[in-house]
Amino acid sequence: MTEKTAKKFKSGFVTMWGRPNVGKSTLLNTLVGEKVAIVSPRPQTTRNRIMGICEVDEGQIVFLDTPGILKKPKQKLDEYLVKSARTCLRDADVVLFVVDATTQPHGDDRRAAKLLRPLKKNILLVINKIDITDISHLEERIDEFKQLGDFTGGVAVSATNRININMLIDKIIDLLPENPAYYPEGTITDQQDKLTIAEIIREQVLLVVRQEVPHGVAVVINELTPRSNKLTYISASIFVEKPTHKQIIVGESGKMLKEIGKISRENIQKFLGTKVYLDLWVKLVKNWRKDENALRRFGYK
Ligand SMILES: Nc1nc2c(ncn2[C@@H]2O[C@H](COP(=O)(O)OP(=O)(O)OP(=O)(O)O)[C@@H](O)[C@H]2O)c(=O)[nH]1
Ligand SMILES: [Mg+2]
Repeated sequence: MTEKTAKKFKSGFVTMWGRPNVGKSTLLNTLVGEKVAIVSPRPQTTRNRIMGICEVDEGQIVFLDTPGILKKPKQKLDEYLVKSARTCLRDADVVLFVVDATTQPHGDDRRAAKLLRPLKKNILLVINKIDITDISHLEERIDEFKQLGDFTGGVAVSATNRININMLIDKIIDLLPENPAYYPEGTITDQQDKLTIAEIIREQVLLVVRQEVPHGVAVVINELTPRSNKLTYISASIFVEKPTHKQIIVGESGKMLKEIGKISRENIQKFLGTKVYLDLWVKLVKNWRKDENALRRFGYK
């Protein structure tokens, strides 16, 4: 038995929950201390359950990031997102209900809170983005959000500016059961490199393309081959659901695709620690978000 398991070591699963765009993935990255989840100003950025681990002296916290809960699933992809988010709730020892302090609670916050009500779990209310919240409204906001559920406790934080993050970690540790670590020390995520790289590319599409195209975009890595210690060859396909979307992503004389490729390559190089040759393809699969086979092919099953 290691020293850590002999002491009162705590370990458990903590699920991020809340409407889109409140900063769940940003908070996950801050808590883990590494970028494991992509982030963008567009709602519904997260599609997969993303796991990230935070280690402190008192224990190991396994965070599960979820897609922001959707109004009513319209497509097969939305059904998958809701199902995968709900599975993460079932597995949680503690739930973080994340809200955005810059706006009053709205319908989507209420809907997300309602789904927590039947659960017999410890739920912490995490009021995020206090770095850009008018302080004179903060107390009032906190009271409004408290009405949404029966919370074990709460904390106001800024995920981007690391405000009150250690306080949040302490509160989580308090609520976790005594357990040996679930994962070997030093583990950050269980995500495969191919998925991380596909997500890095999808993040660039979300950040660079202005139109409504990104919601219909999926990225798949076709090939990832180390050519030497210093160079990795990657071929990736960006799938779109309409011919017009293909034109937008490629852009005039391929300008848009070049921009997506350039920043993606830089970020993938940082992630892999090698130079990267990135081959990007844009492909059309009509209405793939409604197509079970396509969803499976793109990793959403
Ligand atoms: N100023 C400020 N912005 C933040 C903070 N946390 C997140 N953001 C921004 O809010 C936007 C949404 O962040 P995400 O982390 O993608 O939000 P999410 O809740 O994971 O969204 P979905 O995956 O769509 O459910 C991004 O532009 C972030 O940079 C914060 O503490 N302060
Ligand atoms: Mg997210």
